[in-house]
Amino acid sequence: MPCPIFSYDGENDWFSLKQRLSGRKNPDSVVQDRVRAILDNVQSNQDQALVEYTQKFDCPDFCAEQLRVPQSAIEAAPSEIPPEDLRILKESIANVQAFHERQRENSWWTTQEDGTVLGQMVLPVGRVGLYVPGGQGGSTPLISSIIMNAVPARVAGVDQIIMTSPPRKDGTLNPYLLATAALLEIKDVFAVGSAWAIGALAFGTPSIPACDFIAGPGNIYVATAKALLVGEVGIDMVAGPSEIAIIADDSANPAWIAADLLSQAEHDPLAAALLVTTDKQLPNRVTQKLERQTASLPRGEIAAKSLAEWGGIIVTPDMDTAVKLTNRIAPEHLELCVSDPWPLLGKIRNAGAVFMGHHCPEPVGDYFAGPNHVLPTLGTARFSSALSVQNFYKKTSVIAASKQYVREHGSKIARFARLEALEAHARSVEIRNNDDEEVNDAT
Ligand code: HSO
Ligand code: ZN
Repeated sequence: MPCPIFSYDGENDWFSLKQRLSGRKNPDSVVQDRVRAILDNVQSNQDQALVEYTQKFDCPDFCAEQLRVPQSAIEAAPSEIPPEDLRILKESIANVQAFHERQRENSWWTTQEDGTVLGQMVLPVGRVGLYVPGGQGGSTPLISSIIMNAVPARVAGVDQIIMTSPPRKDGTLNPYLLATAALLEIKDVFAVGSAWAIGALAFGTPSIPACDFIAGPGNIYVATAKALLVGEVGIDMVAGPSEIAIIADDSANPAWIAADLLSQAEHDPLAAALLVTTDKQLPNRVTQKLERQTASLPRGEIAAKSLAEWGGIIVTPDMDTAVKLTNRIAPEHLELCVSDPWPLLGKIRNAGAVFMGHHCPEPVGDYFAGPNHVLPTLGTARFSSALSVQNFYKKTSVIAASKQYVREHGSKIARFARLEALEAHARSVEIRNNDDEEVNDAT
């Protein structure tokens, strides 16, 4: 059986399902201790620590001069990949750009009758560090994640993006990563990966400039490093393993559903792919398709592990129960593979992104349509959102109180301050309303 089948009828079944889903969290204190030691080492020994780790884990002959990828290599990269691929990357970037343009925010100002001005300045974060996983030996580089992180940063107005990715055995980066960096005008690219790269982005080293914000996915070491650096730098989110829930009715195509479950399961043995259906025939049909399709997948072993351990086909008595369950799960991706998805959409409360109808599989969003594929995982869609332009803004509020304003409201403010027993606060307002200049000067 590639994927366990459950039935769900409400409250009583939720507890065991929740237990199963939350097992994917990684509360590993051994990893935390290791990552803390790595970060300390990078902070103390800087480039030397980066070179030593890289020699040990990625590229045995690595030297400090290889940390920065030469400008010439970045500029040459677009011509090193097939023109057809380059066109696809450009089209994807244009779509993602168009979607994120709509998230732009402006500073605003309001002037009151007494001349007081209030406002909020929307400012881009200064320098963004972008981590890009290389995948096994650089063989499965997450090209799309450069686009999904760099485009919203650019739209927010971030002008310096520092990109890092683990080098391949020969010390270089995959040309697709460099070509994508070139298309996004990223000029500072470093061949360094894992937790030590995150440390370098946070603290800075002689080679790598310190960043104000770090974005991008990574393995448990990268995620742990980002989590440990919260407060020191801004981070996008601490992402868990990827997940999908598919709500399907009897109009769904079992082969398509199986393909969609596998597209998520192939990411990671810890990925979770769930089908929630009202159709009693669908579980067996999908199971058959899963078996057949998994056998021919290059990453079939990873997908099979994910499905067996964390996947599930869940049968509910009706659509309402299916939707309620899905809202509880709060999946990163939610596909509505039903004959008419629009009436269901209004009932969806918690999901990172919703894919509507039979013709909208998740990879449409992973790569191309425009919305961001960096989404809240592990149920965090209950309170958080997709990566967006907003993540790369910070807002500064401005108060320009007029003399008249302090005259009119000063006594209330002072009285408020005294409610908190903060006398100096009260006086700093009152001193401005004291007309006796001599007293004022002497105070
Ligand atoms: N499904 C992943 C994103 C991705 N898929 C990148 C392929 N490449 C998490 O949303
Ligand atoms: Zn994906």
